[in-house]
Amino acid sequence: MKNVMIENREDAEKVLLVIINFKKGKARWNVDEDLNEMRELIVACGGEVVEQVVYPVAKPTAGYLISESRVKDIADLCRAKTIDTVIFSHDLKGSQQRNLEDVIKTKIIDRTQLILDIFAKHASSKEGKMQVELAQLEYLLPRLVGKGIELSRLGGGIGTLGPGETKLEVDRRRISQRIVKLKRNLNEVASQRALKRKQRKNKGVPAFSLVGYTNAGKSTLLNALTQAGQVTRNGLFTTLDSLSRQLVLPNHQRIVLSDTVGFMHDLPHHLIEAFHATLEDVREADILLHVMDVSHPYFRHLRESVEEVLKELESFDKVTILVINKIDKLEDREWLKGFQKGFDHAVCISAKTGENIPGLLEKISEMLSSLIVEIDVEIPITRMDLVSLAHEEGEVYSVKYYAKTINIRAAVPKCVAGRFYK
Ligand SMILES: Nc1nc2c(ncn2[C@@H]2O[C@H](COP(=O)(O)OP(=O)(O)OP(=O)(O)O)[C@@H](O)[C@H]2O)c(=O)[nH]1
Ligand SMILES: [Mg+2]
Repeated sequence: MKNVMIENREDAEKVLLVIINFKKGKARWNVDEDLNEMRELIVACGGEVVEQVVYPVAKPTAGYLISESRVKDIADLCRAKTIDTVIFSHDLKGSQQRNLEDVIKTKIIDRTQLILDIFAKHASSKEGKMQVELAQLEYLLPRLVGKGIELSRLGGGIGTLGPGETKLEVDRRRISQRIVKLKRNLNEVASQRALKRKQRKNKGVPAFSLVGYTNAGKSTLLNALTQAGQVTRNGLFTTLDSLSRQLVLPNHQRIVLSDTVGFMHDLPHHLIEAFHATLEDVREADILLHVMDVSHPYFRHLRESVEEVLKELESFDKVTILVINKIDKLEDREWLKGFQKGFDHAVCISAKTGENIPGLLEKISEMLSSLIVEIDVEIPITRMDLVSLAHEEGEVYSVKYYAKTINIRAAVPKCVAGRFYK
C-alpha cells in the first residue's frame, strides 16, 4: 500500500482518497491524472486529502469493488488517522457502498457523488438548483433498494449536500414523484429557452457557444469579449448556468456568445441528462468555440474528453474553433505553431491578458462567412418584411419590383435564408 501524507488544514473534512487503477480498459487516464483530478474535486468540495492510496484492481469484486484485505487496510488507516470520509475514484454500486461503510465505519463517497456535491455547492439559479436536485435524486433512487430510510444517518459534509435530510428521508415513491415534477418544471424552462433561441434565430443573429473542460477559461473569455461580469475562479465547475451576451465584431457583425457548464471526463450520465436545458445552447449553436487550457499538463486528454461529451450532445460535427488558451503561462511557445497547424481552425490566445483577442475576433468573422449564403428569389409583392430582413441581416445586391413579385438578390445568414423560400 502506497501512503502519502499531504496537507494539513484544521477545519476541513479529513478525506482518505482511494484511487482504483484498473489494469484493463482505462488506458487513456493514468494514475497521476486521476489523482490530480480527484484531489481538485475534493478541494472544490471543501475536503482535505489526508491520505491517498492507489489500488491496482485486476477484477472488481461484487461485494466491495476491492478485495476484503484492502478494505481492512482502509479501516485500520481510517482509525489511525481519524478519517471522516473515504472517497473512491471509481463509482460504487449501492450495495458496495453499504458494505464498505459497514466495515470501514466512515462515510463512503464515489466520484459521481463528489461531482454532484460540487454542483450542489455551486448551483445558484433556480434552474441550476433544479437540475442538480434531479441528478442527485436519479443517482439516489436505485440506491434506495433494500436500504430503508436511513440515508441521513451519516450526518453532514461531503456527499450530503443538495436534496437535504428531510427530502432524503422520504420514500421511493415520493422521490419518484419529485423527479417527475422536476422534469416537468425543467421542460418548461427548456421551452422558454427554445422560444428565446427561436426569436434570436428569426432575427438572423448567429449563435456561438463556448465549450471546454472545466477551468479552461470559458467565462474569462466571455468577460474579455463582452464584459459580461461572469464569475471566474481557479477551481472546478464554477459556472453551472448558461449566460448569453451579444458581441459586435470589429466589422459590425453581431453574434450571440453563450457560456455554459464545463465538461469533464466520464461525466456522470445523470448530470448530462439533468442539464439538458442548459446544454441545449451548445446543441443549438451555429459555431462552437472550444476553449482549451494549453498550460494543463494533460491538455490533449482533456480535449479528447470534451470531444466525447460533444459526441454525447450530438454536437461533435459542428464547425468548431479551437481556442488555445492560457498561452501566457507557457515558458516555451515554439511548439505551438506546429500544434496549431494540426487543426482546421485554431487560435492561440490568453483570455486573461488579452493577448491575441483581435486574432480570435478575426477568426470569428472569417467563420461567419461560412454561415452566409447567397439568395436569388422571387417573393410575393406583399412581403416587404422580407426586403427589410435582407437589408437588416445581409448584404443586398439588388431588389427588383414586378407587378406581383419582388426579386431579391442578397447574401444572408444561413439561419434566415429558409424564410425567403417559404
Ligand atoms: N494565466 C491565465 N489564466 C487564465 C486564463 N484564462 C483563464 N484563466 C484562469 O483560469 C481559471 C478558470 O477560469 P474560468 O474562466 O473560471 O474557467 P471556466 O472554463 O469558465 O471554468 P468552469 O466555469 O469551472 O467550467 C481562473 O482562475 C482564470 O483567471 C489565461 O488566459 N491565462
Ligand atoms: Mg465558467
